[in-house]
Amino acid sequence: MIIIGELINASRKAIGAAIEGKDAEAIKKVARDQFEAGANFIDVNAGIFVGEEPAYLKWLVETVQEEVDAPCAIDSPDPKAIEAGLAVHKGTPMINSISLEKERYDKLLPILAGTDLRVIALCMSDEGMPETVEDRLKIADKLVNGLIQKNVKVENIFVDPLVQPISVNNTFGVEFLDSVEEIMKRFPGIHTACGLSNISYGLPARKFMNQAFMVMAIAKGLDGAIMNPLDQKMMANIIAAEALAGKDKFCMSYLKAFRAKKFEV
Ligand code: THG
Repeated sequence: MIIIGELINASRKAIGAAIEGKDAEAIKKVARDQFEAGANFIDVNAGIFVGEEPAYLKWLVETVQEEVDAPCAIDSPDPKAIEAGLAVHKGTPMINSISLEKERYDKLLPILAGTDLRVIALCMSDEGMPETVEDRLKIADKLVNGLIQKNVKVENIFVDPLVQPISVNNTFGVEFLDSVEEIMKRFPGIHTACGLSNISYGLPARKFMNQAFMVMAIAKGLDGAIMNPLDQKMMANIIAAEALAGKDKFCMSYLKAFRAKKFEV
């Protein structure tokens, strides 16, 4: 599982305050904690600061990279903000995200063309949020083919089929899961990723719902997630589910995690 640590997100109260107060030490601690817990990318999102998002994202990228040796996932719907973060990023970050929304697509495609940037291709268009597998696959096809045509490698693309709350419509879980399966089948070598916790929005005991959904998604081939790596039960579930999905030869990772006491949570 490619883990994208979600905790540096301005919509979280403490993080919003730390960003506004330029409290670098607070941000660095959250970056380090996620890195040490196993995050492969550190997501940075300053989405609540309308108008100032580019400047804040730039500061977040610099601050995180002073602390940890991991690339960022630069998380914004605004291409200008993404460019600002990208300009100061050392190494190859992940762009979170391109979508089929015209303005976003037209501005981000040339930035991605011919590079080794990793990119999340979010299944959203100007027609709104997809609901069915068919809606998602239509968008995914266009996004993936567009990126490949611009010399983005398939293995650098993470399709996000878009998780929607199960509290809104009881089919949203299955539509998402079947989309993951179909996308992984249709484009060999590609990745899928998502903000998994959207599934439990509006419900109590969200952690259980999130963990169960993660296990089901791994069974369908999900291999990336924007998530909280400090949730040790979630991390343990991922290790077990990946072994069960046939992704862990001789259960080596499972056994290693056991010896490191990762299941004693
Ligand atoms: N797809 C893509 N990018 C995304 C999302 C997506 N970026 C934003 C969002 N959705 C994913 N990021 C977050 C960040 C924080 C939280 C949820 C999603 C959040 N965190 C809990 C909190 O603040 O209390 C902590 C989580 C926990 O303790 O388990 O709510 O869908 N491409």
